[in-house]
Amino acid sequence: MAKDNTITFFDLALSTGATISPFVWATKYALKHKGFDLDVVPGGFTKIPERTGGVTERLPAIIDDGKWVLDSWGIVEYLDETYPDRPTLIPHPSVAAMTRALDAWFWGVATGPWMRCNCVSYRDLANADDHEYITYSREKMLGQTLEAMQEGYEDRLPQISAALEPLRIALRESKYLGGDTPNYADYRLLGSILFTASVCQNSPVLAEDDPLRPWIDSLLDMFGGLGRHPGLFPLFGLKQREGDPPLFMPPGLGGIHKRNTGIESTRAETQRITEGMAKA
Ligand SMILES: N[C@@H](CCC(=O)N[C@@H](CS)C(=O)NCC(=O)O)C(=O)O
Repeated sequence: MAKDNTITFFDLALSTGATISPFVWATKYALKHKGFDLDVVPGGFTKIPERTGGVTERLPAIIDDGKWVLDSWGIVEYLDETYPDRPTLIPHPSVAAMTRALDAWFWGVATGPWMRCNCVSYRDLANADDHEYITYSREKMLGQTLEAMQEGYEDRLPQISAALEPLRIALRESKYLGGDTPNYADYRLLGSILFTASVCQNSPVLAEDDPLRPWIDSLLDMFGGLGRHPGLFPLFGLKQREGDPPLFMPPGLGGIHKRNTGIESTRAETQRITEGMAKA
């Protein structure tokens, strides 16, 4: 059991002091959701094995009263199992399944693409002793130079914003993915958004009035403003240029968007889609 309510947390941060990794951000929120104080072990990318006594090359990692727990999912499972009387992160197995699907979708449409829009900044904002490792390893991972990968980001950012419509649709009906209060699904996606905020120094990534903003802002404000680190860059303020797709859409009208509350609620649509049709 956590001594003095404190858990040792191995951070992964940039020279700005801001946490960078989506996994590490999500875990920071998960620990706070459970009500713990963090004893943060600071550091960047190189020397993770040295910092962790040879236990891991990847972060997040925590030590709870002498017990090492690795991996963002491993930590969340451990916290819910070990502290069932504290607020639950994954209140039902379906939340884990759906969060994995949502996270994989978000990774494909946003986390990865935003990373490629900011990969030079990612390297340049890292601690100086991380630069060589980040350049080499990320170029190997992504198959191009960081400069080539980042080039043209201005044209890609609007497309990424436009692709987030499924999330906007969900959050139009619900304050959080967890319902009235956040759960791990919220923190998991927020982790990717905060990762982006730690590196998006060349441009914000979402419109000033993006419908996702109240959800994001409210999560950034939680736990004493955990997501308001001064080293983070503004997320909101992307402008739609000529030729760009709309950065977000108005509420839709089709069956997936609109509740059927009886014949009046669908009359206009039926009229529109049957106009000109021969009467039986
Ligand atoms: N499956 C692991 C993945 C963790 C991971 O890949 N962490 C990256 C940061 S995003 C890391 O520690 N990288 C260190 C490195 O690149 O050397 C988890 O969910 O915790």
